[in-house]
Amino acid sequence: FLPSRNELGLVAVGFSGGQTKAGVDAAPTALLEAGLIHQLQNDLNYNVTFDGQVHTYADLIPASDPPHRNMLRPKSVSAVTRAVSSQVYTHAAAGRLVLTLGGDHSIAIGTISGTARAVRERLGQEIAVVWVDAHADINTPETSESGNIHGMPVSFLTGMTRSEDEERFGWLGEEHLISARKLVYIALRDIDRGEKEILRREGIKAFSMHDIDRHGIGKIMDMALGWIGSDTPIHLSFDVDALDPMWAPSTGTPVRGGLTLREGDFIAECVAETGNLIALDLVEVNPSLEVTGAQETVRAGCSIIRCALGDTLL
Ligand code: 6HN
Ligand code: MN
Ligand code: MN
Ligand code: MN
Repeated sequence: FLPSRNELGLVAVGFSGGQTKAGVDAAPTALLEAGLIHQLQNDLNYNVTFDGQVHTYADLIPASDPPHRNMLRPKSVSAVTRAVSSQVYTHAAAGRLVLTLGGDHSIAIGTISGTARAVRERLGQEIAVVWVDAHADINTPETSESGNIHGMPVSFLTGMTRSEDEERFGWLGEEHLISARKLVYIALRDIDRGEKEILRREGIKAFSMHDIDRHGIGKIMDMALGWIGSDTPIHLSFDVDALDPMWAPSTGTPVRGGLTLREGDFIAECVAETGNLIALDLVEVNPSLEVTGAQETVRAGCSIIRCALGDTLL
């Protein structure tokens, strides 16, 4: 069932409702205008299936969406991620490798639930997730200090946060969920107090910038991919803020002391090398922040995508 070598499904998600800064919804257009599709088709030889739209899901956004359980815009994020989940599922079920351009990181509730469901149906297998980010994005609505849902997707995806309310993530079923034991974090350096407790309690595999400094990125990738094992489909969710702001300044929650551009590309290359990549998210590029660095950030995003899709492998 692993996607056929050169079939790629592309989903462009122009959504910013998982956080409060405008502009992250413009990232797909910026990435596409940088020539991404040409690179995928001509340089990497992918056959790209794309509906040609940057989706804004305007018809799904309710007029009234008050905070609920401390979450900001829960109905909007729920409705959009539900739609994204079915878009990604459709590509994955058709045997395409799925590339999703965000958007803020809340959209991973949609992307990962979509691939988890497709792989479970086709292979009866659980997917692994490699989450590359300065942040763990594993707050529950109750532990979150911001109320921003882009800081919570992993708690929904692992079933730690559940809801009965169909319109507020109640649509997530067992088929959409992932196991906390098949989740690996890389590049963490800004974890909230409540998140630390969750990571410890659940025994989640996490490699911080400290670990990368100590062991070097090569050893870290050996350990991260060794933890997952060689026969498990991998969903790579890459938040551009994993990179140091020197390379990716245009993002909503930058944290200094991050990955170099080469370390980011190397992580993506190592995942590509496994041959088990089934889906890739590139999120949190916000071209309207630190505008002098916006093109640099977009170029970094394109580079990560090319590396994950095998461009730099010989
Ligand atoms: N991201 N931990 C902070 C929060 O608001 O929960 C930051 C989350 C950042 C999320 O960068 O995808
Ligand atoms: Mn994130
Ligand atoms: Mn982040
Ligand atoms: Mn923080």
